[in-house]
Order: sequence, then C-alpha cells, then structure tokens
Amino acid sequence: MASLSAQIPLCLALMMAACLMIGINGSIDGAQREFDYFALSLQWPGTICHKTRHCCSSNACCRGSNSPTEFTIHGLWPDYNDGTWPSCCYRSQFDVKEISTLLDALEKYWPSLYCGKSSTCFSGKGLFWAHEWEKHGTCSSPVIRDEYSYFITTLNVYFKYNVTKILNEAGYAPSNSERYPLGGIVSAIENSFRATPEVICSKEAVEEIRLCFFKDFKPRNCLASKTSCPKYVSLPAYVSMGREASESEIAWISDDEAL
Ligand code: U2P
Repeated sequence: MASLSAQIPLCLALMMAACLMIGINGSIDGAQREFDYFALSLQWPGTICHKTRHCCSSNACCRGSNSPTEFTIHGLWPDYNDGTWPSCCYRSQFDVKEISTLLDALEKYWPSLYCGKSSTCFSGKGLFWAHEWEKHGTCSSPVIRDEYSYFITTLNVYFKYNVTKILNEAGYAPSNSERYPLGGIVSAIENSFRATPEVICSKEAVEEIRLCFFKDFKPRNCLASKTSCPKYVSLPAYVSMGREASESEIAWISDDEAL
C-alpha cells in the first residue's frame, strides 16, 4: 500500500487534472455552467416605438391602433449572480411549429418592436422568438428543457405580474409630458412584486423593466446595478404609426429589406 506521503502528490495531481477539465468558467467539457436565477425582461413600446424609422409587417410598432400600449416581453433570461449570463447553450434550431398554439398570444404579448430579422445562435437569422429561444431558452435547463416550455412558462410568468397595471394604479400613467421619480416607480413594483426590479432607460425614458426570480419562480431582487436612468424618468405614451397614420411620414419596407 502506498504511504501517506506518496498519496498526497497523487491527490494534488488528480485535483489539478479535474480543474483543467472544468475550465475557468466552471463548465465541464466546454458546456456553460447552470444559471443562478431568471430575469423576465419587459420592453416599453412607448419608448422603443418612438425611435422607429422604418415600418414593416413584423414590427408591432407599425400596427396603428393595434400597436401594443402595455409592457411586452423581451425575453426570459437565465442569469448568473456575477452579472454575466450563459448564452446559446446547445444546438436546438427554433421550430415555429412547436409553438403554433401560442402564436396569437406571442404576437400580442411578445412581438418584435423592430424591423428585420434577429441573429440566432445556430441558424443565422430568424424571428425575434428564434433569437430568444436559441440564445436564452437553451440555457434554462434544468428548469426549462424545450422550446414549447420556454414560451408557455414565460407567458405565464408575464401574465402573473402585470407591471403596466401596477404602475398605472400607483399613478404612473403613460404620458409625453410628465416626469416620474425613478424611486417611486421602483417602490410601486416592490410593493406589489415584493422584490426589487431593474429599470433600464434610453436617455430619460423607461425602456425596459426586469423582474427577477429564483429558479422556482418566486420573486427575488435583481442585481443592484448602476442604473442607466436619471432620478426623474418618463414613460412615453404610445405614438401610433400604422399604415393609415404614417404612410407619408415613415417609409414602409419589406421584412427582407430590413436585414
Ligand atoms: O442589455 C443589452 C442586451 O444584453 C442581453 N442581456 C442583458 C442582460 C441579461 O441579463 N441578459 C442578457 O442576455 C440582452 O440581449 P438580447 O436577448 O436582446 O439579445 C439585452 O438586450
């Protein structure tokens, strides 16, 4: 039997080999390590649609009176506690047929607010939904393991916490003239959601609000980050840009032209 002094270097060598296999990002065999929490990222059409320079059929900002007036879904993102996130975790090409029963809800609550196709991990360019599934959905294991589950879970979480309603009820209504205290918006969400959201701004306008969740979808605080928002922010009202209203002001292009 080997002596204790002979076993110690052997153990060290085995440990070093294990460390090399695991790699610096903690992954085994190049795979990305399991995420820590989810962020549901919601986008505010009033801010994003305001920047629209071209219209096309895939852009929900261009639906005129049917354009979204409430926060819509950007994505459900698995994140790490250090502020980074995994992406494009395994090859799973988006297949719209798998979510055919969800398409009406997705068009309404998870539309693209831009023209043009989105980059995807494995298939080049595709729908906004393909981008979100391939980049984020594939990293949601072991909580979410397939495309349909990714979209239905995200819709269900979105329906459970109506941020537009929470803000309206606290007196923060869409407006092109008012400015609201950022702290008031955060507190309104905290009071209802029981955890601190992340607010992202474009200049002074609220562009995204992110709600964070433990892996069992219980609310948790988002990471305390340096906010991109000033102390007083706006929640711009939706500016209609339908065919009827904007034909003369805004160019309509085909989705392919927008590439
Ligand atoms: O914030 C800019 C873009 O970075 C990606 N992002 C951000 C935060 C986060 O927790 N996870 C994450 O992926 C988003 O990229 P997208 O999904 O749009 O490609 C976000 O838009």
